[in-house]
Order: sequence, then structure tokens, then C-alpha cells
Amino acid sequence: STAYENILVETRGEGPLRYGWITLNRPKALNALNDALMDELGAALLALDADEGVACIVVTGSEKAFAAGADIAMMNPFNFPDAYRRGLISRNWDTIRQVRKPVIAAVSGFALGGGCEVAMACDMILAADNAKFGQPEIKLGIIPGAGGTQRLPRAVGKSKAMDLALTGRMMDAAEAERAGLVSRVVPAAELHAEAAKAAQAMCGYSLLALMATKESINRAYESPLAEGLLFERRLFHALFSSADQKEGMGAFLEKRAPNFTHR
Ligand code: CO8
Repeated sequence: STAYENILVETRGEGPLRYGWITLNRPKALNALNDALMDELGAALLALDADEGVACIVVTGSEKAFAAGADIAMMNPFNFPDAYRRGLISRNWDTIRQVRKPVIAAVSGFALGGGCEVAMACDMILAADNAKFGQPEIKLGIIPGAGGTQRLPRAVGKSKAMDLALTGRMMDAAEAERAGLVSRVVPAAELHAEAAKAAQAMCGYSLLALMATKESINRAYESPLAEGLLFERRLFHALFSSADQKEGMGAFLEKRAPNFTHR
């Protein structure tokens, strides 16, 4: 398999479909995001997305930090022409959006700045009880650059997004759960087991249905309600042309476990 320097990549699970497991791994800098790490993350996500044996992907960090933001030492000398021309740090952010399989962020410790933005670019965030989220860019004389002013207010509402981005304060896991940023909070020691359980559950379902669910929920953010509902109905109807729909419903009626073939 491909050798990466800033991330660890594996596939895990038992059964015909497995899940990808990506660990951000720059421990010296609390997983601060630089171009090399983001290039590797983008490449690993696309490779797992293209792997027919993979149903979904977990992205996690260390116990102390999911990622403490973009690498400040790298960004310090940036000027506009270089940053713009080379798409510095930003060039890989749209990669996460291209992934069509579900991506679970399993967050322990700090998820700050670009780290919080990577988590928000995933499809759901599972938080350890020691997780801390924030957009502290204001302290550095800049603003969030990868969704912090866009995805955060959609997740937690305008007032809390303003509060976090304007004061730079951190929010703990309990507050993040109340605000709707994270799907649930689990004890730190159980974070990986819980993420694995969620991923393993997805591996037992129809890949078509998983991908259609993700596509349709994401559509809710991009379109007015009537268009989103229409999009959902079209996909819903389309799935009745799949063998997996016959298998899923047939198995229920025959009181047996389904055996999806992803067709
Ligand atoms: N960049 C570079 N190095 C970092 C970063 C970072 N963001 N965060 C931590 N480190 C390094 C520290 O410099 C330190 O290195 P060393 O041991 O060599 O001194 C090491 O990691 C350990 O960190 P600390 O000693 O500071 O650990 P503490 O436990 O005392 O503190 C904190 C942890 C509170 C997380 C602290 O490290 C901190 O405040 N970090 C910076 C957080 C921050 O400001 N993040 C936002 C960065 S700006 C950003 O993300 C913009 C997003 C743009 C997205 C892309 C746009 C296109």
C-alpha cells in the first residue's frame, strides 16, 4: 500500500465490505495541517472512495488532538499571490466533498481552526468527552478559511458561530453536542470502539443506499426545501430498481438477515 508520512491508513472490519481508517499523525505539532498532510489526506480519501471493498471511512487523530489547526509556522510567511496561485492549504479541501461514501470524524482532544473545519467537512462527528472545538483564527489576525464561517453557523446557528469565531473561545464536547455540531459524545477510551461500531454497521448495508443517503442529506444544504424534497424522492424511487431493495425488504419479510450485493 501507499506510504504516507503524515497519516496512517488501513482498512478494517470483517465481512465482504470493510471500512477505511485514517489517522492524522503529526504528533510533534498536534496534527497541525500542512500541505503535505492535506495532500495525503486527499489522496487516501479518494483511494478508499474508489476501493470497491470499502463502504465508509473513519478519520481520527490522537487522543490529545484531532488537529490543532492549519500549521501556523507554514502560514506565517504566506503572501497573497503565492497563496492564491498555489492554492496553499486550500487546494485539497474540496477533495473531502468529492468522497461519495460516508466519512465519520472521530474527534478526541483539540479540533481547532482547520482541524474543526476538517471535522465539519466529514459527514458526522463522533466526539470523545475530552474533545474541544473552536475557530481561534481571530487570535492570529485572520479568519477561518475552510468552512468555519459557513459550515459552523449551519451546524450551531449564527449566534454561537459568531461567539466562537469572534472570541476564539473553545467549546467542550457537551456544548458541541447540545449545539448539534456532533452526533454524540462518548468516553474518550471508547471513541475508537464506537466509531468502529458505527462503521461496521454501515458495512452491513447496501452501498447504494449509503451513498444515496449521504448525497440526499448533503443536498439539503445546497438547495431550497422543495428542490431537496424532489431530489430525495427521485433517489428514493431510483433505489427500487436495485437488487438490494428487493433483498432488504425480502429479508425482512422472510425474517432473515439481508445479504446485500450493492447492485
Ligand atoms: N500550527 C503549528 N504548530 C502547532 C499548532 C499549529 N496550529 N498547534 C500546536 N502546534 C505545536 C506547538 O507549536 C508545539 O510545538 P513545540 O513543542 O515545537 O513548541 C506543539 O504543537 C505542542 O503544542 P503546545 O505546546 O502549544 O500544546 P498545549 O497543550 O500547551 O496547547 C493548544 C494546545 C491550545 C492547541 C495550542 O497548541 C494552540 O493554541 N495551538 C494553535 C491553535 C490555533 O490557533 N489553531 C488555528 C490555526 S489557524 C487555522 O487553522 C486556519 C485554517 C485555515 C484552513 C485552510 C485555509 C485554506
